[in-house]
Amino acid sequence: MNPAPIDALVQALLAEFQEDPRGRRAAQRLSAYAEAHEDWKRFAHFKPDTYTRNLVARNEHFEMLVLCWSPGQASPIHDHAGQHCWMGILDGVVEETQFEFPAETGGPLRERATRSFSRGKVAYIHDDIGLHRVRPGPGSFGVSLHLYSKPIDTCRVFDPATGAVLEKTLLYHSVAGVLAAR
Ligand code: 2CO
Ligand code: FE2
Repeated sequence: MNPAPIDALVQALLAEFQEDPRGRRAAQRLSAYAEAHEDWKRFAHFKPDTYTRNLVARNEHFEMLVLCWSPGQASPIHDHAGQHCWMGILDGVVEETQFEFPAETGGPLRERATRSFSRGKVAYIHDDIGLHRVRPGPGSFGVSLHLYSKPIDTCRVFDPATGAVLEKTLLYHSVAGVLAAR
């Protein structure tokens, strides 16, 4: 039997990162998967009080997650622990607003452009580029496929008014389709 498309994607990415730690073709692979397949739905769980992080696969090279965004939810403004972050849209609309890292002296964060992504589109960020806030488009929901290389267990969260920083532990709401007990 052929592997499920999402498992085939994980295998292809694993082969790719073993050969090329920069994952030059990762965005292309996420986009091709997002445009053609829906078997990610078994990982999609929504919650009323927060966006959810649902683990699909994790290995020494990367972790892949399905994130589910209900209308009005948003991530904090955050960084990515020095790792590569790709975000491919599976369903709905997802908005990304980038911000500059605060100056060492603190102060308000400088906001850059907001971009809106629909199914099949892929965004990329790294700490060398800046910070971001992610949320669904106005009045919309969103489902996005995130690839972090290497995996990230914590990130830093920034207060837009002061630039103050907090460390945040990143949790999984489900693992391999099974809701985490909490
Ligand atoms: N990085 C955030 C998280 O993993 C989601 S925003 O897109 O990178 O929770
Ligand atoms: Fe992020």
